[in-house]
Amino acid sequence: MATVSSEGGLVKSSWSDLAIFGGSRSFRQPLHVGTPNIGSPERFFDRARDILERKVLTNFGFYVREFERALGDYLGVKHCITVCNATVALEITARALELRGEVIVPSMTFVATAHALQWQEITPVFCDIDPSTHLLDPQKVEAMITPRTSGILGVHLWGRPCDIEQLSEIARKHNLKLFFDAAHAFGCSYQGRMIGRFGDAEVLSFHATKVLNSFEGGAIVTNNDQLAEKVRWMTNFGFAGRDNVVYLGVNGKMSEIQAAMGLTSLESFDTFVRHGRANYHAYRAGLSGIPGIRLREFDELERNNFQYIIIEVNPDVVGLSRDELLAVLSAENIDARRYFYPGCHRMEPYRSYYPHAGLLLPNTERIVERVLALPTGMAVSQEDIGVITSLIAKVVEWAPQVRDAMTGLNK
Ligand code: T4K
Repeated sequence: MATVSSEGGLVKSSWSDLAIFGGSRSFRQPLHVGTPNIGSPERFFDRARDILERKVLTNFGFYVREFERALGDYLGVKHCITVCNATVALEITARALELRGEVIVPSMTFVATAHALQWQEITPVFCDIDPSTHLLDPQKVEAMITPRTSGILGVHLWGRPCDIEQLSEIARKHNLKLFFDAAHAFGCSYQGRMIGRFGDAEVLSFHATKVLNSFEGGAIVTNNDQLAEKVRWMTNFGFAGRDNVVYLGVNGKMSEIQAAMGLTSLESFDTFVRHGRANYHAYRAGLSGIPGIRLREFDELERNNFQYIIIEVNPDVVGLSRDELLAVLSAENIDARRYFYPGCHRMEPYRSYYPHAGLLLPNTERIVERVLALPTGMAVSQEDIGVITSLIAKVVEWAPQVRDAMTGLNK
């Protein structure tokens, strides 16, 4: 029989209490990985009212300029150009850097990273990751360089910085452009310096599910004056002034209402990070000692945004696959996600273009089968995490019975 704990969560005393087998759900409402962090609604409404009164809704208005200034100051970077979302920001950056041919990129990333290249007929060449970091393995990057390679696009996955030093060295040695998909890494640091200052440019995402959000949105940050100017023009159809188009461009502008949300979010950013950090510590305490479940830790000597809580499930030790654990958690209203299954190389159009890409990606192929992102953010409390981690511990303890019962369900 399931009983109610002092925190209000359900304590299950047998595998048959699990919701997947007909027991009550641990949570009445789903707990998500990406419920938006909302700062002060009043501050946002004040700004929204002001926007309507000013009657400047877009095209580099007051709030976009203020948001760009605030972001640039926060990161200590010379230029910040806000964009409607990070995918378009990656496309614009790749084009402004004049990339062509091949660009080396991890497959272990959100598909937008690869699409931003392929959309412009630049071939994303998928490179394997270091399994201990989930990040591009610099040695493997170097081995994939060909005469067609024009750049490297590193991804600071889960907010953990790539090996920037080595990648910069490789890029310099082979005369390649280097830029970073920093969609997960706003507020994180590398060797004590904020992400946003590295490579030729870095791209941030402020999507609703990100630790800092502007509903949708992103930014290109760089210390390169010429690149910044070009990027700004390209986000506005290539206009360098009224009636003067100097580049091929798109409409990649951030609107005023997005910037108002971004500024409001930025004011509460420290609170979001504090909450995320406390959640991370609650997960760390609750998951420690569970055989076969490994939490990806943060390097607390650096600045972190604590945006993603990532575990690896070792099926040989747990006795259940990641997908079986996911099914159990989902039934309990714990909406964990298989980010970034199955890897870009196994998604279209890449799997048709490069059906054998997986042969060079053994670490990626193994890790995408094991990773699970667990709910966190302001909408998730430490009490919720207590319920989630106790449940995971129980499920691992009951793994043989759970597996047998699941086999029965699937018959
Ligand atoms: N590079 C990397 C490494 C990225 O991870 C991303 C985006 C990009 C580039 C591109 O950045 P943007 O162009 O998006 O700026 C989500 C996001 O849509 C995507 O931005 C993000 N990465 C990716 C990791 O996650 P989905 O398909 O998993 O999102 P969705 O709609 O399932 O949302 C997750 C959960 O969050 C939902 O189950 C419910 C909750 N949610 C979501 C939204 C949008 C809410 O409660 N409220 C909301 O408004 O892709």
